This record gives sequence, C-alpha cells and structure tokens, in this order.
Amino acid sequence: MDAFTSVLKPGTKEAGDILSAFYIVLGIATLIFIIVAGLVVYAVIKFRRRKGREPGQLSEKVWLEVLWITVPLVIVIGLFILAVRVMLQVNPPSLGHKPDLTVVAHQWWWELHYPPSGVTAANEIHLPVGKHLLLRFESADVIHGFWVPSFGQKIDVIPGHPNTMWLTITRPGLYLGTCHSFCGMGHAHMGIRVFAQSPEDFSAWLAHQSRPASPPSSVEAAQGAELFREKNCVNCHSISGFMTTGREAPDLTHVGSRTTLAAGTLANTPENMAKWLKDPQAVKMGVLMPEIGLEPDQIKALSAYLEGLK
Ligand code: HEC
Ligand SMILES: [Cu+2]
Repeated sequence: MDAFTSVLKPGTKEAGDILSAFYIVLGIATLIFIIVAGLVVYAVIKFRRRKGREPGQLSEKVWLEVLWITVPLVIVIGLFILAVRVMLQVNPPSLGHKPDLTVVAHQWWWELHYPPSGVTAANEIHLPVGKHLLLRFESADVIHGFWVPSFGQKIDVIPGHPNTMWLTITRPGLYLGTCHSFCGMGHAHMGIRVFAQSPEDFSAWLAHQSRPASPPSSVEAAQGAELFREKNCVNCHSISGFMTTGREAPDLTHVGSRTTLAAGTLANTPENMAKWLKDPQAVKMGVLMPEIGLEPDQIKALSAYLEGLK
C-alpha cells in the first residue's frame, strides 16, 4: 500500500490546490530573489570603490518610484486573489452540512464517530476515495491538533469549539499523521493512521464495524471476556454486544481488526497486546489507563479475547 507522509505528496484535491498555490508563491519569490540578489552583486562589482571616482548619485526619478511601487503592488494583489480563490475552493462553508466523520481527541488517542451509520471506532480512520467529505473535530479535554501532512491542512482541536475540514481524497493508501499541539505527557504517542479505500472497500469496512462484537471463540477467550467484566475494564471501555458502559477509553468492539494499539504506539500483535495489558505505563508514559495488576494467565486470556474481536 502507498504510504503518504509529506505535504509534498498530496493525497487530496484540497492538498493539491494548496501545494499548487505554494509552488506559485515559491516561484515568484525565487524570481524576485534572483533579480534582487543579481542586481546587488552587479552593483557591488560594477560600482566598487576605485581611486579618484565617486559612485554616481540618483535622485527624484519619478518613473523609478512609480515602478517600484506598482510592481510589488501588482504582485501582492495577485497573491491575494490567488489565496482567496484557494481558500474558497479548499474551505467552503460547512454550516448546515452533516459531518461524515467526527473525530474527538483525547489524551492521547482519537475517538471516531461515523454519524450516518452510527459506527464508533478508535485511532484508525477509514475513509472512501473520491468523495467530498466533511470532518468535524472536537476535544474531550485539552487542545490537540489534527495533522495529516498529505491532507495539506493542520486543524486545531479545541475544547468547546468544534472545527471542520473538507477533503476529497484522490489516492488510496495509508496516510500517516500525528497530534500537532503539545497536549501532555503522551503527546508523542498520539499518532493518526488514515486508510483511504475504494468506496466499496470502505462500505464493507463500515458494515463490518457496525456489527456487534463476535462472541469468544475459545475457552480461553471466554475466560478473557469474563475477566474484562471482573477487572473493571468495562468502566472505561465499551464492547458493543457485550458491555457498553465505558465511555472514556477507546471502543474495543473491533480492536482485533486494527493494525496498531494505543494510537500507533505498538503494532497490534498478541505479544504487544500482552505487553500493553501487563503495564501500559511502561509502553506509553503517562497513559490514562492504569496498571491493572493481572496474572500472566489472565493476560493471556484477555489477549485471546481482545485479539479475537476482529
Ligand atoms: C481508567 C480507565 C481504564 C481502565 C479501567 C482500562 N483501560 Fe484500557 N485504556 C484506557 C485508555 C484511556 C486507553 C487509551 C490509551 C492511549 O492510547 O493513550 C486504553 C487503551 C486500551 C487498549 C488499546 C486500544 C486501542 O485502540 O489501541 C486496550 C486493548 C485496552 N485499553 C484494554 C484494557 C483492558 C483489557 C482493561 C481491563 C483489564 C482496561 N483496558 C482497563 C483506559 C482504561
Ligand atoms: Cu494531542
């Protein structure tokens, strides 16, 4: 799968528009730099100090004054028109439009809601290619920032002040990003992964996510499910079809289908799941999940249950 990690590799129509505007501005600035620097070098050499010769002096040249006022003015007006056009293209009004995805930032993970289908997920975003989508950003605690470089836009995620972003993804693949506003101890481990899929694949993913969790498929997994209730995991986490009391931690209904754990901190493997459950603080310092104090066989059972939640 293609991976997108740079503003110079745009993956959305909007990011492409922004990058084109950037290149135009860069081109004009480079041209001006070359002209000005060239004239300076020319003047330094041509009019350098020589015995018995003073450099000639110019004053009250009206045509020169008019020239250096109008040329920059025309350039600045041009840039202003360019900027306004790109802003209107990239950021049309979102009032009255329903978001396709609501992202709620938490210390230090992302809660995801797909309002049209009622699906709740966490950390790993799936979106369809080729659709004009509206994303809405909220914060559950402090100021965070949503920054996927190939989407071209940095969005501040501010408590009590939802922000929005429009995007039309043009290329399927994996888009990597991160929280861009320092939000506490776990900030460095608040990664974003966006899987841009064909509309068919996305619909299939969404349909799968909307299903309740599959029941435990082995004796060990059944013990894990029992422990999940006993060890108070349910106070913070929800598993649809099993227990949906917890609201303050990632939804685990389909945790086994994610590629990473704890917002991109670990690859999602049974070993890493066990490492996480043994001591989350050791994996992600400051994390708001306590160390539960589980025995090795309890960790094994819980891992078997959670990894089975595909
Ligand atoms: C006090 C609330 C709390 C309790 C109790 C709790 N967790 Fe968590 N858990 C969290 C938070 C918060 C996170 C998100 C951590 C992060 O990524 O910063 C988390 C993350 C996880 C993840 C990773 C999810 C993902 O999407 O990557 C798993 C798996 C998990 N917890 C399992 C458990 C299990 C099993 C228990 C019970 C033994 C448990 N948790 C108890 C708060 C809690
Ligand atoms: Cu953050």
